[in-house]
Amino acid sequence: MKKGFVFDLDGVITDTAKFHYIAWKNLAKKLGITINETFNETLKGISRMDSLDKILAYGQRENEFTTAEKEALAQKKNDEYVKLLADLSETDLLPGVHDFLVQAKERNIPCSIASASKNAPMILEKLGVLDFFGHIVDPETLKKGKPDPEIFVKAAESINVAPKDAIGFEDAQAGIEGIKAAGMYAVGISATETLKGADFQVTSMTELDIEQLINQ
Ligand code: B16
Ligand code: MG
Repeated sequence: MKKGFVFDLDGVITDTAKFHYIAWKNLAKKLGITINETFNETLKGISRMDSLDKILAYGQRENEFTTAEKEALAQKKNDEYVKLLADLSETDLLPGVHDFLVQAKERNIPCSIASASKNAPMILEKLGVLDFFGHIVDPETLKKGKPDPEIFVKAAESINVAPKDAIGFEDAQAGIEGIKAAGMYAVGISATETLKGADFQVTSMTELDIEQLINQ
């Protein structure tokens, strides 16, 4: 029987990808780089600095900026992104998320967050679900980002659950790879792509049966 749940944030709990896209697109435009939605897909689950590096490489400008300049660019993007999140509320939770968290709480199943986002605590608070999570892994403490398993191992251990006894929920391929490398059961959530390696895939959390899941 499984004993704990580890959730990604963007694409699982809420859809912040659309706001990341607007902010990155505007920053890229100022640098003379045009990105589209297909390119934006490749930024899902990737850290802020890695996303900037990918955009600069895409525009063939990867060797033009110092680390300090890149940090300033990433900060500029984040300032716009945070402004776009101003009106985020409970209505922005993805379908089935609230019900699932309530059911986990009723069964005393601990939950944690494994998100690459440094904005995760603020976003969860705005969504009104912060109290459901025993721990949010601080991405600043990580040596490597997804698909490395580190974030998922830390998230499971933070709620005192061995990775083999935990279930991870992810919408991105890099995340599924990280969950599997951590030795956890992987639930993929995506209506648009097949997540390779997921133990089970649904298009939304409304399709999940918590009893069936924990009895894996
Ligand atoms: P921030 P996740 C990820 O969230 C996003 O998918 C990715 O696009 C973003 O660059 C990353 O968080 C970092 O976010 O700039 O807020 O620190 O899917 O890992 O929850
Ligand atoms: Mg995600």
